[in-house]
Amino acid sequence: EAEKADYKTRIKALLKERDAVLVAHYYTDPEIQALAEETGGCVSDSLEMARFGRDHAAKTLIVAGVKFMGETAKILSPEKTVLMPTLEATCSLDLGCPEDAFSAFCDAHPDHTVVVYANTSAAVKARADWVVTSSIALEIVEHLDSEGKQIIWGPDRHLGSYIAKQTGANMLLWQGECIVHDEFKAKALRELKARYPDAAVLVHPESPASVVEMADAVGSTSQLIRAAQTMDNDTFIVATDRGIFYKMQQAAPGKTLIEAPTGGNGATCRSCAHCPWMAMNGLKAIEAALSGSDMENHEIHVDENLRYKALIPLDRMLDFAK
Ligand code: CIZ
Ligand code: SF4
Repeated sequence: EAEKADYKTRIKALLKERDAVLVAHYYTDPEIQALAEETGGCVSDSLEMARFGRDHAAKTLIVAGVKFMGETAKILSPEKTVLMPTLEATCSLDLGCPEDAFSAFCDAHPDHTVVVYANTSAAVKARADWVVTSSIALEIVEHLDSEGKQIIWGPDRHLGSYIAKQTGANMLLWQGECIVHDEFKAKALRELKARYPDAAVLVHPESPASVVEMADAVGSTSQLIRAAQTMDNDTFIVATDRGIFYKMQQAAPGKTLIEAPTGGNGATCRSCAHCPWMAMNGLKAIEAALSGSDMENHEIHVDENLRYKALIPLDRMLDFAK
């Protein structure tokens, strides 16, 4: 604990020295979210992180999240230095959607509008007509469907099929998945729900359809936090990364939050409801990023040609969200 306090003191000094602000995702560890709050940074979902970083006056952004979030920050703020605690923090959706294969999929269906989830590389975004996050995907697809568009959706197949079901839109789905949400199990959830009959079930739509079907509320991280705050229930069973409990408990003090079951025990689940890449964003790595030595392992660069192309579908989403 004393060591942690030392890290925090040094990080605060470095943030000032470098004119930097810490932007953290809801899925990072609680102490990282607390540090972002204490230092005037932000804790949010990927859409809000992108907006906050773009609009903040700081010269340097330090993005505690996963690589696509750092890339999105750089695409929106090329004049800022964008640092990450580690460039190794990736995402199974990004890894499972390489640009060459995805482009070939798009080329095979040239009459389709290409909608990609924010959890993708800058190169995949550059191939897209629209970028969406889970907080706005439904509205954007509804809009495109109302214009009679046929849609290519990538990479999350669970989110894609949920949206297709909700909107009735014609969607071709890339077959990617999030290793965290894919693990939630409907059968174990049904058993847990039987033990807590008054609990409401909150589910992120990256979860399998069988789990989404049991939900009392389905939504993005910020929408689930809002649901815990506004619904009358005293108890919630929550199917998303457990990092969310930090902000959800703040928003809904006094309510009981229970993790949805991943079915496995510690030995058999891949992530046990916590993203292994989000977990790489520790205090030590944040200090290392801000210290300014070893920049090639911390600084985000996006090729200017790619940046320019990826900015178009990203701005389309941000304009739509206004
Ligand atoms: O699962 C993720 O990485 C999410 C929910 C990202 C986001 O949009 O905040
Ligand atoms: Fe990717 Fe899932 Fe981790 Fe989010 S929680 S960064 S979607 S692997």
